[in-house]
Amino acid sequence: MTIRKILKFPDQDLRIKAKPVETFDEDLKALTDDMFETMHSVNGIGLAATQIGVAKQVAVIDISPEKNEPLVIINPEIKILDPSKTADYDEGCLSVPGFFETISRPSDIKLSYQDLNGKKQEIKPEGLLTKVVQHEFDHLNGRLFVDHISELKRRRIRNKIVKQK
Ligand code: GNR
Ligand code: NI
Repeated sequence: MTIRKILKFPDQDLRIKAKPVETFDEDLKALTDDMFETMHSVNGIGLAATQIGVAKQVAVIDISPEKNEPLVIINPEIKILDPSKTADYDEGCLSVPGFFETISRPSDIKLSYQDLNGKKQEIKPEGLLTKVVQHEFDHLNGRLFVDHISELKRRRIRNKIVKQK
């Protein structure tokens, strides 16, 4: 297993739209192992393949404090069940380190995806998982949580991150 380098905003590769996974093989399993190791090494609760420069529709999530509830999400689709239901949450991102902003997202959603075996799954996430699922879905479509805030705030965050380097 290998800890991979996480791309940081405003790296343009974070804007690439990921391609669907068609082959469910050992390489895919190895990729998700690396993603879990990379995510846990920086205490994240989610990581999209886009963030390590891999343009495939793969995300890993573990919101449990014990880090023992791994969830692999491949080729995800999200259906908003009730658009009138939304919830705010202070979001952060491993690709936008050190910044947190309150983001409003739909709270009544259904997630369809494939697991590591290619088997189709469907869940109705609750609470924090609802946020993380949409956050990772955004990454796979080249979007970041800072795209949900004002241009002014986004530019300030970008300038601060660029200066840190
Ligand atoms: O570790 C993470 N925490 C988090 C907190 C609130 C909403 C979303 C997240 S996901 C983030 C890890 C990450 O950047 N995933 O892409
Ligand atoms: Ni993120």
